[in-house]
Amino acid sequence: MPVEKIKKNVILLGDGAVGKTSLIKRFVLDQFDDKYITTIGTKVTKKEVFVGNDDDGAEMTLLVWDILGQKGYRYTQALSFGGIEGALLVADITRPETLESLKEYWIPSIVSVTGPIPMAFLGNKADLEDERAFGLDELGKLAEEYSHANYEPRAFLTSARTGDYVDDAFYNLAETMKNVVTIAKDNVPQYFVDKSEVHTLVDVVDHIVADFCHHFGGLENATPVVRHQMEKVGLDLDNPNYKTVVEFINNLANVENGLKSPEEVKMNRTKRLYLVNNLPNQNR
Ligand code: G3D
Ligand code: MG
Repeated sequence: MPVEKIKKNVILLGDGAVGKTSLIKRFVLDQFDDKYITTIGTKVTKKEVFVGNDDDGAEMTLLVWDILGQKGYRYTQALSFGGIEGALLVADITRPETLESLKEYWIPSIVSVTGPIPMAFLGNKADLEDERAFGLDELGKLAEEYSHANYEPRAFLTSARTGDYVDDAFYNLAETMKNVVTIAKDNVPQYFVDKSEVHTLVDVVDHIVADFCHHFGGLENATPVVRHQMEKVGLDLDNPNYKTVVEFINNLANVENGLKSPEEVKMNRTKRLYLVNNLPNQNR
C-alpha cells in the first residue's frame, strides 16, 4: 500500500516561559538548550514523522509554529498564517495561572479563528516535581472540555529538560490530525496578544480595538464602529476605567452578534474580558 503523505501546520500556545520554544527544540533537535534564547518574530520549524502502522501509515511533515514573545513591542503580535490544523496547549505545572489562561485566553484565541481542531494539552516542567502546583487530573479535566465527536484530546506531563513525554505529545497530536478530517482555513491572519506586555487599561483597550478591527474586516471598516461604541459608553481613551471598558467589550460583542457565530462572539468576549480581569488591581 502506498504511504500517504501529509503536511500539517501545528502551533504551540501558552503563556510566556511555559517552555514552548524548549519543547520544539527538544522535539525537533532532541536537545535541550539551557541557555534562554530570546526570540523575536515568528518561527516555523519542520519535522518529518511517521504515524500509524505498516498497513495504514502516513509520512507527515509537521510545520511547527512558535509564537514568540516580542519583548519591547507593546502592540499586539500579528501572525499571518495559513491553515493551522492542530495545537499544543502548554502550561507550566509550577504556575497554576498558566493553566487558567489556556482556558480563558489561548483556547478561545485560536479556536475563534480555526474552529475546532485537534489539540493536546501539555503540563510542562514535569521535572520540577517539588514545585508542582497541578497535575494530570486538572489538565485532563480541561482536555475533556474540548472533546470532539471524533477524538478525545489527551493530556501529558512533559519535560523539555529531560525529554519525558515530549515525543508522545507531538506524536499523539500528529496521529489525531492524521485521523481527523479538519478543513483548514487558509491564510487566516490572527492576533495574539503578548499578555506580558499588557500592563494598563490603556494597553487593554489598544489590544481589544486591534483584535476587534481584525475580526471586523480591518481598520477602515471598524474604526467608525469602534468610535461609536466608545462614545456610547463614555470611554475616555486617555483615562479609561474598568467599568466602561467592560461595557465597551459587551457592546462590541453585541455588534459582532449576528455577524459571527455565537461561539465566536462568546470566545472573543471571553478573551477580551480576560485581559481586563487579569490586570494588576492597582492598574484597573
Ligand atoms: P516559552 O517559549 O514558552 O516562552 P521557553 O518558554 O522555552 O523559552 O522556556 C522558558 C524557561 O523555562 C527557560 O528557562 C527554559 O530553560 C525553562 N524550561 C523550559 N522547559 C522546561 C522544563 O521542562 N523543565 C525545566 N526545569 N525548565 C524548563 P530560563 O531560566 O533559561 O529562562
Ligand atoms: Mg518562546
